[in-house]
Amino acid sequence: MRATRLVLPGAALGAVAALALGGCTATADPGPTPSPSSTTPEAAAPDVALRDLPRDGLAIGVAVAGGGHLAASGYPDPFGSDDAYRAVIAEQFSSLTHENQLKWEFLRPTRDEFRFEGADAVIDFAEENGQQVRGHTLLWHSQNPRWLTTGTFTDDELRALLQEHITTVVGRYAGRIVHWDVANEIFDDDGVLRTEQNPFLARFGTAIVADALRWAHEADPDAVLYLNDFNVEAVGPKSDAYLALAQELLAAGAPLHGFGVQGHLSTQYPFPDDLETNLRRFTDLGLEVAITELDVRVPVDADGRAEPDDVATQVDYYGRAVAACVAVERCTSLTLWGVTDRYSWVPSWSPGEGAATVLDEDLAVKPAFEAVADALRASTP
Ligand code: 9MR
Repeated sequence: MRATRLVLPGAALGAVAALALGGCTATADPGPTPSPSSTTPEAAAPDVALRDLPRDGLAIGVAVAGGGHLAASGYPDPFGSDDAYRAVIAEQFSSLTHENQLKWEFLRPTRDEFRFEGADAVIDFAEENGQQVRGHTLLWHSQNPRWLTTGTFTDDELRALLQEHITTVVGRYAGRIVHWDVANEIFDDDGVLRTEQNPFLARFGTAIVADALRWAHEADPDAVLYLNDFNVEAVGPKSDAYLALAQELLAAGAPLHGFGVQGHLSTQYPFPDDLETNLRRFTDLGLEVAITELDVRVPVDADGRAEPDDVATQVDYYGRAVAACVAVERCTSLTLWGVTDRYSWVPSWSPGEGAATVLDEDLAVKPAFEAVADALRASTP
């Protein structure tokens, strides 16, 4: 077992199963557990913008809070309602990823209907703020609508549904979304294809991944097309499976351009020391790479507070993850999966862990923010 493994506890696995069955997130997720601010008297808002710090060619991104675990929260959608939060994501980042708003369950409430309002709002905001957008995601086993997961379709119908989805969504945002996570989390931790969970892989195997890439490429020839997963930071069975698949797809002429390492780390496991080496295995194939969902969760008490030693480890992990990306020339974006502990997915999904982001619940800087900033500064000649 790799040490940085993303481990979801029983309750969270229940939520995953509900989502995989097409359950509505509002009922599947318990919602975030508000915890007291970790703000110290000296803590303050950031006095530097992360987006200004890195070397050329490296975008600094964030997941835009909305939907998913937040749908069950007692407050309105943060992206739509929290002005201070909006100001931070505008100022700090040069790339945005929809946390949930581009997933099937949001875009496709019924088979014949697309709802783009939530996704459009994030893209409009990005353009107003000079930010690029990372599209997440087109082919995944989770957060699919019930009509898709429980419906009866022939092979031709199912394939046509995916083609229609990709053509419509990628086509709508052609020229406005730079990167697409075309296929997300298609292997389990042993490197075995998720045929049991993913309705498309179940029928068509990896051939559907090649199709998805081709359909996305036809819909937007300029989009940079990725495979993306968690627990692939280190060299191991899962990242090996991706390496082999990437080689296969490239040999077959499929338009694959990048590999995304999510980077959901925990201080309870050692840092993946070979992260940079692993990224280079993919750039050696001619692909670009990205860290797409970085966060570092720590054990927290019932009040959401972390021990100083764990905070120190978190700081170290953030710094080293960012350093690995900046060291690899073809690492083109680094996205944090949330910027503030107030809206992070972690407490809902990993009870007993939290405080995983770089700003506290009051949007004040934590030591992890400084670690990210320092590692980015080090990349500037
Ligand atoms: O942050 C997302 C959370 O709001 C959702 O409830 C959850 C449901 O699966 O998905 C979270 O985002 C995931 C991302 O889409 C794919 N990689 C793992 C992320 C964290 O679970």
